[in-house]
Amino acid sequence: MTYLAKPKFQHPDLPKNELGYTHRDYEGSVSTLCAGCGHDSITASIIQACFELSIEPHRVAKISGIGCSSKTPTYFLGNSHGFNSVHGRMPSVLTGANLANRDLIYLGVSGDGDSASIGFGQFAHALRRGVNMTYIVENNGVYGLTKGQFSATADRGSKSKRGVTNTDNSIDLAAMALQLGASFVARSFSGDKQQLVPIIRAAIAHEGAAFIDIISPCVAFNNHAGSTKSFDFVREHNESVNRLDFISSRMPIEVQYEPGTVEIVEQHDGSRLALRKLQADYDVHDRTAAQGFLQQHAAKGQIVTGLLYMDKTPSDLHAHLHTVDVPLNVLDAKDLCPGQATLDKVNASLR
Ligand SMILES: Cc1ncc(C[n+]2csc(CCOP(=O)(O)OP(=O)(O)O)c2C)c(N)n1
Ligand code: SF4
Ligand SMILES: [Mg+2]
Repeated sequence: MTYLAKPKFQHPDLPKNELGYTHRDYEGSVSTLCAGCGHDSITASIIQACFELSIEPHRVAKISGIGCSSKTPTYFLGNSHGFNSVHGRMPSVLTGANLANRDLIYLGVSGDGDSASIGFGQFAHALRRGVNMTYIVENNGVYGLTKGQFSATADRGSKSKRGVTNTDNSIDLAAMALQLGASFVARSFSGDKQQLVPIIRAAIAHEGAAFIDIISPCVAFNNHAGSTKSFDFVREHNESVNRLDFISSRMPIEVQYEPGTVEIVEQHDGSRLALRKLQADYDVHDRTAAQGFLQQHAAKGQIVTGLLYMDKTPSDLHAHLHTVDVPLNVLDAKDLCPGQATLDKVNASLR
């Protein structure tokens, strides 16, 4: 694989974040995706979210599978840890890395083919275990990299570029994530940066399994009339349930909200989400109601976007396993060996 590095020159007046980093410090290599691909817009939103959060790039581990979507970590956070794994195996690689070093921020990047077909089991188990991560699926309804076959998220009745009708039922990954117990579930659209950036920021700040299904049109193979993942279709059928403002722990709430129009949700790290309801009957803390809402709207051909569910008191895999606060990869043999007396006791209990 060849990488095209961006020139190092930076305009001296580029805005800086709290760490003194500019936007450029969160970018990666030049993208080799098709011009106009939705995935590149998601890359831009991830860069923006990490810049705004003032994340130290070396504290991030970006892990992906195989596909155009899984190539994108090369195009952002060039100074972070990265692992481009095997098709559908991002979740298990990420789980292992997270268990070894809980101090990093984990970004899992995948595609609908990568997560809803070959990696469907891996997707399910990482979410049900509550791995502390931001799991992003760049969902275009096709296998873009291998020339546009229907993926398992393609809607029944939608048409391929050559006019073939998809006769299989589709998998709704956000609905699955709700069922599997993810403690943060959102859906957004690559073309709606205003909605997407605060969602990514909130997901990164969330201490648990955060899943974001991002509809991301493939301009080469799935952006025609008859596709339900095209730019036009998503814009026409987008039912947004809420809008988020992300407020970091250091910032006062500056925006004036009409009383009763906004719910302020505290996150574990002290940051807050200002949640503006766009649908009066939508409760972001009710998992079962969210599942019903998604199904009813999907049956009408609508795509529900926004923060779909958030557990106010999430917990993660480390809490479930009672692991120590110190990352396991820095413990030495002295800390890891329980001692002869304990080992004898364990052995005796197994006889
Ligand atoms: C084990 C294995 N099986 C099949 C492939 C071929 N393959 C590469 S990418 C891909 C699908 C990618 O689709 P998706 O995850 O939706 O990514 P997109 O390109 O659409 O972003 C497939 C089937 C592979 N690389 N490895
Ligand atoms: S084939 Fe589709 S998904 Fe892949 S880079 Fe091109 S537009 Fe994007
Ligand atoms: Mg795809």
